[in-house]
Formats: sequence, structure tokens, C-alpha cells
Amino acid sequence: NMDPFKDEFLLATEIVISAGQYVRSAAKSQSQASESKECYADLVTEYDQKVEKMLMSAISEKFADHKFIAEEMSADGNSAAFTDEPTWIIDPIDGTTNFVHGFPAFAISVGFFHLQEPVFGIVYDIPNDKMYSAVKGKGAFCNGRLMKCSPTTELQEALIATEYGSQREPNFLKFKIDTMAKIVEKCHGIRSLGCATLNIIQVAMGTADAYYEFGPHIWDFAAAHLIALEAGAVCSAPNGGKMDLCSRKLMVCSTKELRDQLTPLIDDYQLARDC
Ligand code: LIP
Repeated sequence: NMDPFKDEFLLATEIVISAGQYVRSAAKSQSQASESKECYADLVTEYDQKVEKMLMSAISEKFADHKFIAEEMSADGNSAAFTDEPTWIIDPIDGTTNFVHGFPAFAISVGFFHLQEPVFGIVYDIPNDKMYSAVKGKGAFCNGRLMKCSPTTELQEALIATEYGSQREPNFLKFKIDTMAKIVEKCHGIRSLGCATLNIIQVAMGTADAYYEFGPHIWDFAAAHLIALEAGAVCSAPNGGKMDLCSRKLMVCSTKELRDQLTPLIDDYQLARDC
């Protein structure tokens, strides 16, 4: 039920658009300085940190007792506390590597949860100025237009999105590449936007038919998975089990039939949980 959190939704939309404009003007000045986090391929810029602070302080000003799970505040590797309290789950820039290189696929992601259930999700595609949003039970919208995922039921006719990710452990990469090899043999193709959020949005738009990934964090999924659900997608674990937002694994399929054809091709991989 959205109405009790209407003010939160309006505030979120407003601050995400203004933060997005700020990042877009920075993105024009070509490549961005970055530092690496856990691995040389896991990047952060001053904009990730600034945008996270901007969003969190605007929210705290109005809703002093709300909780946060956000990418840069979690950069110390400590696990996040995900409680029943009203909780904002924020990725200030999803697709930081793209932002650093000027590759036009990066987004601000804000999900709002209560009782650990999603209430609304907002994804703002910064370079393309597209606002995606969903309120639980009320449909998914792109710049005000209703979104609907594809009716594809055959893997042979499907376009699948997944990612190499930002970790470089050889075993983990081998697992990912082996899995992709099994899948690409059976489908139209595999795509990697370098932005988990926007991959999920492609499924919600019907421009891709499924997405799965091992390694992203709760802030990469929180908002986008609700948008996909509201567009008619099926969210699960990559093995077909129940979706677990803290597990760092997710699969989003346009239909159950696709899910059932993909899961036998995807083994499990153990990852440290987010929460
Ligand atoms: C990134 C994702 C990307 C995924 C990486 C990473 P960041 O998020 O969107 O698709 O493969 O593992 O999580 O660090 O740019 O917010």
C-alpha cells in the first residue's frame, strides 16, 4: 500500500532528478578520476560519495528516524543491517565504471522498504534522462509510460543479460564464463551493460528477456527488481529458488517458462552475504 509513504515517494523522485542532473553535467567532462575499492576493477569516484551524501541528507532532514543501506557507507565491507524499519536502499551511481569511461549506461537507484518489503523503487538512467519507477501493486513506469516485460517463453528466442562483475578472482570468473558459454549456445545472445540496475530495467522494458548475476549488492537490485516485478517479470534466485535480496545473486525473467529453461544451466556459487 503506497499511500502511507506518498511523501517519501515524492521526495525521492525530486532528489533523484536533481542528483541526476548534477552527475550528468559532470559526465560531460569526459573521463572521471576514480579510486578502486576491494579490487582494481571495483571503482568509486567523488561523485558516488557526493551523491550518496546529498540523497541521504535530504532524506534525513524530512525523515529523521529512517534507516539507510547505501553503497559507499558499506564500502568498509561490514554487513548491512536490514530491519523492519522504513529503510532506504541507495546506489548513488550504479555503473560507476561506465561513468568513469563515459560509456552511457549508469543510473541512480533508490529503493524504499518497510517491514523488509519493497514499497517503491526509482531508477534514473542519467545519460538518457529516463526515469523508471514503480510503487508496489501500481505498475511500472518509464517517464510516465506503463512498462511491460516481453512474453518470450523460449530460450532459443531470448536475449539474456548478465555481467562479468567487478571481482577478479580466477575461480569466480571461470564460473561466470562457463555459465555464459552454456547459455549463449541456446539463446539469441548475451548482453552486458555494466550496470545491474539497467540490465534489470531492460527486462522490465521487454528489450531483454532475462537477467541473472552473481556478485552485485542489495543496492544494485533493491529498486530495479520491484520495477521488473511490476512490469510482470518473475524474480528468483539463479537456481530458481526464492529471491533473496541479501544473497548477492538474482535472476529476473520475463516468464516462468524462461526461468525454468535457464535454471538447469546455472550452478550455484557461494558468496559472502550483504545482510
Ligand atoms: C556494479 C554493477 C555491475 C556489476 C558489478 C557492480 P557499481 O555496480 O552494476 O553490473 O556487474 O558487480 O556491482 O559498483 O557500479 O555500483
